[in-house]
Amino acid sequence: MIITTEQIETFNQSYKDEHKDQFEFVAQQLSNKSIDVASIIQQIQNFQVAIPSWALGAGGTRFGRFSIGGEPASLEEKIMDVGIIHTLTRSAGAISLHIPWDIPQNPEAIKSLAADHNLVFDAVNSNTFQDQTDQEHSYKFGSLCHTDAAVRAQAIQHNKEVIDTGIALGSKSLTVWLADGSSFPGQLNFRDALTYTLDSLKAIYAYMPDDWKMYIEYKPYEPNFYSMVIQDWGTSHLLANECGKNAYCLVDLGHHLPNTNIEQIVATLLWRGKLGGFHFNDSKFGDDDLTVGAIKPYQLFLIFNELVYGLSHNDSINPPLAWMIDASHNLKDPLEDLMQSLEAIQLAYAQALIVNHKVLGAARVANDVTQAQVILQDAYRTDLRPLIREATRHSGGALDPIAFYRKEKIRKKLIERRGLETIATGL
Ligand SMILES: [Mn+2]
Repeated sequence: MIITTEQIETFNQSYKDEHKDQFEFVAQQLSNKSIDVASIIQQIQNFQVAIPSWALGAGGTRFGRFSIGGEPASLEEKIMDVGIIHTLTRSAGAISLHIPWDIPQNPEAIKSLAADHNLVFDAVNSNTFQDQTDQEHSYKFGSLCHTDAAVRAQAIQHNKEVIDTGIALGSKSLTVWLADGSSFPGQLNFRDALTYTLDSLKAIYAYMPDDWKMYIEYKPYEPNFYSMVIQDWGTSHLLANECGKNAYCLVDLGHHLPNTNIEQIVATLLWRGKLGGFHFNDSKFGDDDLTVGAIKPYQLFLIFNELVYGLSHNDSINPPLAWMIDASHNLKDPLEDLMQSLEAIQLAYAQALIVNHKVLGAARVANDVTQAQVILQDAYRTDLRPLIREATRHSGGALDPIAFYRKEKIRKKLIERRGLETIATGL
């Protein structure tokens, strides 16, 4: 299924006048504040977020899964779906693979297919949180932390194979998320579990090429409910430090206890140059994996405010980050849901870009708390959606990607092509 430039241009034509009015209004507002509108548009255009290969079909809960229809059944079809999102939004120029769910049989062919859709391969993700049919040892009681050296060796070997796959595809990073932990007091020796995990991570790290990065993800609970071996950013930071300079912490927005100040974690990790990657989603209670910006858009803005400040700080030692959406789609069409997430990310980023840090810094020095709040909320409450649309239009995308997707009946076409019963996820 190919969306042509002409189709997008024709579609944009019908929105042209409305968009022009809205864009000129906000551009004038920003210019009045001496904000360089063209530069912000360019930065939005440059901001690319990876789509994970497991997010293109219906997810599910512990209680059930409801098919969406037309889900991609192969890696080729998943790449095609990310291609659709990227063609319409021009902001999803990368795909993040999950191994072993998406092992490419022919890496060269897959690489060139992705290139046809203007996609590159972002971080590859290992999976030691479930057993595969052909594996010798079970991960029921852990993987990199397991009490049995043979299980740890198997999990290390799996991560090495994931790296090999990534190398073949041109990826440059490995994300490690561990389900390891315990569900009952007494089950695990905390100290031994950490020691084993560190030794295992070091073995994986040593296998990585020099220009690769390792991202260590943390999570406070689930699937284990008493303890997780890498429960928080502090543990992740400790392990990353011990592994070496190419190991970093990965922040997944849903992997925090309620009300955690995530923006402060971001600021702290950026200060140490140890923030490697970001998994976007939103949540009300836990790791809900909802659409980005659906529940707490102000928090998302505050996080981006720290990201923009931390990365642009003149003393910044943090490398560029790997951005990815890590959400689950139980109710909405996954492609529509992902496009909503992308817009929310772009919006929070744009809002953060218009914060005047000079004025904010002065308010802080003067301990003018009221003014500090005014500065942040003023940026947050400025409707920058026309700016996002302008950036998308500049890049060749659709002014309203979801409206285009619906008008062209893309889901219907996918169902006609693939059927109603295909299942995309590996779970
Ligand atoms: Mn994640």
